[in-house]
Amino acid sequence: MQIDTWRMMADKPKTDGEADLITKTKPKTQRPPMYKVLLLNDDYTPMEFVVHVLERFFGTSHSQAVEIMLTVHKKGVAVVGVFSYEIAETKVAQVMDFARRNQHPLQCTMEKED
Ligand code: TYC
Repeated sequence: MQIDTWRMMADKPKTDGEADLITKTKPKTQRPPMYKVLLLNDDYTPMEFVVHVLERFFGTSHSQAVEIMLTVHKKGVAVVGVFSYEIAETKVAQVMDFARRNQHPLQCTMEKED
């Protein structure tokens, strides 16, 4: 049945014997999809460089940056933040450009949140 038919039925006063089944439809507020920005480990990028990247592009404190960097170093990857598509894309581009300009193989990617 078309949604307009449901709307008309919901608005129409009930007649005798008509079951009071569906009267309300939940208004679905659409949130934009969010994207995780991930930092990947490698064997060559200096730890201090990664800490600097986290402070500069993700606004973390020094101690938070050290913590995240060590998580990536030990586990291979960590989520450094969750952003809208455009912001995530910009962060990834900034990190990749800065790493390349400094000749480090650091990798930063994004992934849609479930
Ligand atoms: N594994 C690197 C080293 O031992 C440090 C490092 C941490 C590199 C995090 C990348 O995303 C990274 N120098």
